[in-house]
Amino acid sequence: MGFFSPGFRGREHADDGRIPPGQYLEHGFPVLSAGPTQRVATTDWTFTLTTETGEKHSWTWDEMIALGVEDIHTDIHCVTSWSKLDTDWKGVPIEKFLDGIEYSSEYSMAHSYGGYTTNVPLDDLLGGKAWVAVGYDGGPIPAEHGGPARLLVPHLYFWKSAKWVNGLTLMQQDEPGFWEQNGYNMHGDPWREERYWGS
Ligand SMILES: Nc1nc2c(c(=O)[nH]1)N[C@H]1C(S)=C(S)[C@@H](COP(=O)(O)O)O[C@H]1N2
Ligand SMILES: [Mo]
Repeated sequence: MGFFSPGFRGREHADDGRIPPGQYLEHGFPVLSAGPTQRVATTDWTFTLTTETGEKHSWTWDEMIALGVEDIHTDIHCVTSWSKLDTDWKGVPIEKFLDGIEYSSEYSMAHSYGGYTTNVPLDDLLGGKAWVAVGYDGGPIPAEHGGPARLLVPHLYFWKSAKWVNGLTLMQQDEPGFWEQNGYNMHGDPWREERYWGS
């Protein structure tokens, strides 16, 4: 332990190594949107998976919920340097949408109402690592935080968690989404500080 006890740096840093390098602990929940807040009723909402051959599979809200909703307890990390610990979500795991679907891609592009896009390798979406989140903190997701549904990929910087998500397109080659075309990293692992191009 030595001279500098864990308490020395104060309570704000007593995070058991859960804050990635270059991040600070945020207690609020900042809203970061590149455009206007989308307001989509669950009755109008659909989610479409498009495979690399152009084949489309769509789910209404109720059909998606019927795939199975899980509870998620996780930390989130924004590239603008805030991290928020112990957030609670409900969501449908991404692998549920791919169940029984034939595909050969390793990459994907998430699409949102309003036009936002972000690319995520499929490996980062499958195996219990990502969800279409449909609830936050015991209630629906507020519209400004991406409700009724947003992508939740908490092990990557939060710009990968597309708000108002309405589809996923499988791609055989990686392509940049909105922020990635503007200098953000193609992958975005906060523990490796993959913030920008070349990092
Ligand atoms: N559709 C959409 N999704 C988005 C964004 C956006 O501008 N539009 N911003 C991203 C960024 S940069 C971050 S940090 C998080 C912010 O989510 P929050 O507003 O719920 O904190 O959403 C991500 N998803
Ligand atoms: Mo962000």
